[in-house]
Amino acid sequence: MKDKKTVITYGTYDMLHEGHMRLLKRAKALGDYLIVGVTDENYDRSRGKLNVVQSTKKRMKAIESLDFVDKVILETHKNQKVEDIKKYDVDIFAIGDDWAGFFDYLSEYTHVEYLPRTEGISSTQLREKFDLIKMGIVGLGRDTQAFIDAAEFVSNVKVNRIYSPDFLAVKKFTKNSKTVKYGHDNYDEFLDTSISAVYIDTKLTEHYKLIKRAIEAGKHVLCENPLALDKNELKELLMLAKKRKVLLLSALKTAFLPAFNQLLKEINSGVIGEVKEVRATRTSLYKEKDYPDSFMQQGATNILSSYPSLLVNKVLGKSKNLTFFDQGEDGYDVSNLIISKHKDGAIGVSRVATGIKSEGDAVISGTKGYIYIPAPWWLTKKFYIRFEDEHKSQVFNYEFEGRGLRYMIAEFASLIQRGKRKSKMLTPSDMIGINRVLLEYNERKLKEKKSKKAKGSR
Ligand code: C2G
Repeated sequence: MKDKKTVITYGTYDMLHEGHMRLLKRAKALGDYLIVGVTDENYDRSRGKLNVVQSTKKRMKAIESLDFVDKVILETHKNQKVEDIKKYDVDIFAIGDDWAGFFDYLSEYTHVEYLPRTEGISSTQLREKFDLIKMGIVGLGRDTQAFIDAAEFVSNVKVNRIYSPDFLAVKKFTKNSKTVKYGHDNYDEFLDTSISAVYIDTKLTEHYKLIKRAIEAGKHVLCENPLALDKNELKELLMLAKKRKVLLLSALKTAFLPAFNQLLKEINSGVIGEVKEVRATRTSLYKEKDYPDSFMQQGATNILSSYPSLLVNKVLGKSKNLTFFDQGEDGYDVSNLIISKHKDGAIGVSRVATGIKSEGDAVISGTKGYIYIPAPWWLTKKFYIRFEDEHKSQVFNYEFEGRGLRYMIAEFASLIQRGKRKSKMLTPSDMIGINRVLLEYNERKLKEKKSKKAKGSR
């Protein structure tokens, strides 16, 4: 007979409240030693909990400070419960009865106990004290509906307005939309409404001026990348947002995906050793008709390079030196191979192309092993950590439905509600680093063009 009975329970414990406390005490009363698994934010988001207010660290600290809790662990993936039960030789798995039946499969390993839940209090209720964020959409593109659909999953956001200079298109859109009932063809009038934030998805050349006016009107801005096509313009926008105390965020959805953030955590933990190379490909068969007039003229680098640059930048930090191998037609690049040099001799290899299809995967190579993200790596769901000894290999799988936009919208809204003006997942310096690649490319192209012209006129 064991002299100590071990009980285990799991939860998010967002804004720890009386309901959680009672459950934890009930769980402890079942035995002598209580282990509490606190869910990691990436795992929580992957299981659909998008509105958690407190960070993993804060939530863990709150549980650690309870004197009747004997051990606190982090829960990062679905199969962990079975692993923990074996590892800690657990006698009882306890959980609230809102989960009744759900964890019966664990009775193969331990005794499962569903405990009464406290009625009338919940984290959801506590979160309601935050205001609903009313959002407006700027632009009427191919992906507008996808954004609106994704926003439906984020409970603290309401998308109810749209702006586009095309009066008839706006009218048609609002007539058919269930949620977006107000349409505008005048930007100032649109900004002068009760919306507190905007999502901008227009042609790239319009971004800078649309963002600037929105910030000046005091609105938080989520805009497709690049935010601007010129270095000084980007810096100006970030400074203006800071001055006006509004949030300005690039809509690089990959940056907010649970799997992508888990991947960065794994790399930072040192599992694959020192990272020496990051290689990522992003290609797309854009069709002219899908995009408004001059959009295609922006070229592959402007349209697509932000994605590989995000991975390279997040893993290797700032680039010191950039080399471009581009291929083009009619003055814009169809493809580009971008090599960047980083700290300690590490190298970034980004490949982008429009109108050419290739394998959109990514490999992060380290001194002990490597990480492989299968295509499309920018919709990160699954990744492999591989070593020479294949028995040591690991797979991470964070499935999600849709195009992954909801994680980005949830982070944007949650930052606004918490009064934060920076996202850890995509900081202003990340945005500058990521955009440096395409901005520098544009600068070089412009110089080339000018010197050609000068030669021609001689
Ligand atoms: N709880 C409760 N009464 C409430 C609210 C929550 O008894 N009014 C219990 C839940 O039943 C759960 C625990 O407190 O046992 C933690 O609740 P949450 O933080 O909501 O976490 P949950 O999503 O239930 O996590 O994989 C299972 C999860 O880890 C459980």
